[in-house]
Amino acid sequence: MATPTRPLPFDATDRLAIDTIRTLAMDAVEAAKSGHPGTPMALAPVAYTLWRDFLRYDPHDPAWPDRDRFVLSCGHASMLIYALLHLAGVRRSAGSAEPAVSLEAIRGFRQLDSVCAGHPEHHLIAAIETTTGPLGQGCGNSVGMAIAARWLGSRYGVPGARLFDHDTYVLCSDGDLMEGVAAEAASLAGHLGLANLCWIYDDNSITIEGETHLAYTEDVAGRFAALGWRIERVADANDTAAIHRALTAFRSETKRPTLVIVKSVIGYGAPKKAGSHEAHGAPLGADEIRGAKAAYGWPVDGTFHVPAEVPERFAATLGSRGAAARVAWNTARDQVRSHAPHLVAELDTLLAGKLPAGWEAAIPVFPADPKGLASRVSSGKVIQALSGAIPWFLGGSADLAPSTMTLVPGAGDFSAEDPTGRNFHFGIREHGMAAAVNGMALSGLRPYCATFFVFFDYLKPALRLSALGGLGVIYVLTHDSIGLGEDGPTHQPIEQLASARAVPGISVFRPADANEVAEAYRVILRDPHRPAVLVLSRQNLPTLDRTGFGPATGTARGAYVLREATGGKPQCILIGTGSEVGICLEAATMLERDGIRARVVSMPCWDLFEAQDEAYRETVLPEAVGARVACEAAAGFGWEKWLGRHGRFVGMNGFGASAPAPKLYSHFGITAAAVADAARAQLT
Ligand SMILES: Cc1ncc(C[n+]2csc(CCOP(=O)(O)OP(=O)(O)O)c2C)c(N)n1
Ligand SMILES: [Mg+2]
Repeated sequence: MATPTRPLPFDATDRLAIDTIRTLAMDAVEAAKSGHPGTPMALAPVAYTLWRDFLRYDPHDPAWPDRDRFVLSCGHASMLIYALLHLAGVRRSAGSAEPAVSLEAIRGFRQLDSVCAGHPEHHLIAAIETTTGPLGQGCGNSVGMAIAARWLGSRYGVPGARLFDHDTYVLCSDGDLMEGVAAEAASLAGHLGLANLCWIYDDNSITIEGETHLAYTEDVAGRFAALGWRIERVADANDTAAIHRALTAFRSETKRPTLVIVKSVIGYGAPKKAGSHEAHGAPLGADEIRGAKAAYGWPVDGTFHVPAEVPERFAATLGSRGAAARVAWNTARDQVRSHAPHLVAELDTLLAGKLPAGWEAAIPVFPADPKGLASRVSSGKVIQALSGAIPWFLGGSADLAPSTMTLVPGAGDFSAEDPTGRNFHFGIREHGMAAAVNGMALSGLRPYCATFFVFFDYLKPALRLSALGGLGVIYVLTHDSIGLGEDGPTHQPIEQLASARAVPGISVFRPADANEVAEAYRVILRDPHRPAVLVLSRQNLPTLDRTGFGPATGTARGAYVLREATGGKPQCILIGTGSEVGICLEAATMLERDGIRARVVSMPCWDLFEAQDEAYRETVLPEAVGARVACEAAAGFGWEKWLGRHGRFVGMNGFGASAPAPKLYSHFGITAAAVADAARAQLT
């Protein structure tokens, strides 16, 4: 936490800057005929004060690692961040003359050819720290960013020169704070004492349906105080001195995260719609815009007006402060390099999205073993091995580490007292965990998070944003089917596999044995921008003797021939994933006893297989072999794609039950005999 700044007096140019943000928001929403003008109009003074006087950010190097993070969790107010990025002269990347957000892009707000999407998207504009829009997610991300700042700060530096000491600021709305994910994240942040985190809550008493008293009457300050947060209040969003005081208080805080509660008037300045939910999510209309502009003393004719002195003021405040901070950081880095060159080399690798040389050599190879290992156990061994090779490969579980096998012995626990720890205890907060882990990935870490696969649904909204944003998060989801046994149907995933596979941009792996697990980690870690789900068993899976089978490296291609038919071309193909690959192997033996030539394909990852060229796919699933059976202890939804018109699926048609796993498999008819019968039925 840097020394608090002394407030500069606000002058006419500052007021002009605030009104430029407001009018750009109104004009862009009007031009797009859709969008959310009211909140940018209300929050302009808050955001401007933060950017002018506090944010440590160099517009010429938006990826500078120790920049303060600014997260607009209420992503519907997207015009606020587009206006800020434009007026601050933020570049597309370091050294580029291209603006991250041009006035043209703002004019094209919400249109196909503009980077100014309806809600802020990180993959469209790198200077957008995280994709927001689903309320609460930005709040969740920010906790991961603050955690990452702590962890990075503890590792990269020498006495007298720290390379990470930045703060994370969030603007959030009533909707953000009503969402469970933000409550989970706030609880975690309070517990971890993240004093480098500041949420600024737009307490405008308005949501879409009307005034908040319709549904939201709690004591927010009391709630956050109970969660261990510092509370600051600003009675009027236009009172920039009060905002300054609150943010200065945040900077002086060393033990707790800070919530600044700001009373604001949505659509501030609009003659009729100010203070009303009508200013939330629709263009104001020509009359209201004229009225608001007149109230600001703005030219009422013309649109998208940017007075020249506004970008100059941003450059003279935010810009010069940020440039100086970045230069100082470079000096600090030189200092660290002279004492500990390996640390700077390591950091450069991390920041480049790469992994330490030779990391793949750490991936274990598992010897054949008929008894085998649960894939959660082999996953745990791979995590531990990789953890030794990649310092920033770290993560944790939502209170299930003894079951998900994600704890790394000797790696320490991350806590308020010890930010060097690499085991994270996220508590029973799956959604908050996943949202936080997204924030950790956005800060350059390679994080994993873990829970039972059935609770996929508890974290899914954050996982969807990992995929949309291209964040290399690894979801370790264990207890993957009825194979978990006695815990019964509340804990047995059925539709979760189909659901996970339906998410674009994420690879879903269900490995058949320990070596497929190892190969899955290899493939996943090679790509820093593609998240992955590992769906792992509770029960043991034999480690296949690969001398008689296709190599586990086939995992990288999504599906491969595990066992070829003997005695000629296959008459049928049995396709399995995870624990059901063993059932397919047994069925193939049964069929061959009857003189039916059966090939077994292990298909750990649908989407990787789909990404292979047609020629490879044909070698695995030849068009000519129409007799196919897929076996998976899950819903069959989607398997038609691989089974074709005649193929059959052996799996689950409803929820599971409580019993030992072997009983359940026979009860639900997921057996080698059933697979063999399904193949025979197609051949006769
Ligand atoms: C998870 C989620 N649910 C619903 C929405 C739709 N939505 C957008 S804004 C909003 C609420 C608006 O109220 P508030 O958050 O207070 O924002 P304000 O209008 O005050 O800016 C809703 C329900 C959403 N974006 N995300
Ligand atoms: Mg509101």
